[in-house]
Amino acid sequence: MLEDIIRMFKEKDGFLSGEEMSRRLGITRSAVWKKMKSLRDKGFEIEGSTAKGYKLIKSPEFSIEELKTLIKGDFGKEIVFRETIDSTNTLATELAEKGVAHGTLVLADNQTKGKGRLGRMWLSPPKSNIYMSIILRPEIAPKDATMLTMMSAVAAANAVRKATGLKADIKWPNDLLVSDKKLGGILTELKSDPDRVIFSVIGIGINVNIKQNNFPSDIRPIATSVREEMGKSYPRTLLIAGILEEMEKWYKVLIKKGRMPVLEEWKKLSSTLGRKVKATVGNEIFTGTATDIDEEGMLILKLQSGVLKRISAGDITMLR
Ligand code: BT5
Repeated sequence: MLEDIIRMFKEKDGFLSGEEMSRRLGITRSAVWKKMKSLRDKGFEIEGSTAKGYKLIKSPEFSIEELKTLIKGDFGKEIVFRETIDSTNTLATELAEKGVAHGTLVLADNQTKGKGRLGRMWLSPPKSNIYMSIILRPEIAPKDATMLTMMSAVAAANAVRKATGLKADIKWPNDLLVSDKKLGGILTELKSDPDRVIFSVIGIGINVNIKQNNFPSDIRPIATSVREEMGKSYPRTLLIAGILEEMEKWYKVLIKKGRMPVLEEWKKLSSTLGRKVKATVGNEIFTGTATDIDEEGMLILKLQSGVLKRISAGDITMLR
């Protein structure tokens, strides 16, 4: 019902009379008044006038009800929202095991055990950032699953660019950067048979409104947020909707046209290629110039000796 009211407000520029709302929603005038109170309690700024009715002045920074009104496709058609969760990827995996639909979104305001790759943690304080996981059931072979991470990075970088105008780029394999600092990260988890992917959970974390001094001191020098880069806060609702739209678009490109267009776009958005980097792969360290990524998404390093080295997993540090 609250979603219907938000939709009605957005259809109309001016005031909506209490009478019209009560007629269209099939509820009494006093029930309309109560709904306005619930919306205000959720942070919506609504002007009320006895003569003219109600008008939406401003939406809150985050609203699950408003998010639902912005979703047009299959990604995010089903949303599971939790105020607090250990990790959206963990819940998404449990739900995927139970058979929830392709495109289901698991979203949280805060994570107590946010996961990075390789057992690392993802800092996930409340009321500021995006923690989302999307369940996909792609008909692809496990060996092609890296492309899901690549297409998600492309989608997330493009969504940030479109929504905020910030020049977000991608650091191999899964970091979203702005001004060479980490704005977000992607954690792809997979359940598969030997020959096919059963489901994949794509976890995306993006620092939106966290302030620089709220990062712990070890992360502060390497991390940033939309707010820090734009100099003002940005509504999470709009960015989440934008990410879902771009994800669905790039997923369709991948399934219909194959990996090449996704890899081309990844290369355009990459801040890694052409740079001198240090790559840490397990206990080994390689230094060289990142020259390309191959068809599997592996990073190709030209070592100082001139030898080309393919790297499939690991971390890189930009040297200049
Ligand atoms: C990643 O790992 O970049 C993947 C992050 C995925 C997080 C999302 S949130 C929704 C979903 N549910 C989850 O539980 N996870 C996903 P990695 O490349 O391993 O980077 C982790 C490293 O980044 C840490 O060791 C820190 O150094 C740093 N870090 C941790 N939290 C950060 C933050 N909020 N912003 C920037 N850097 C951070």
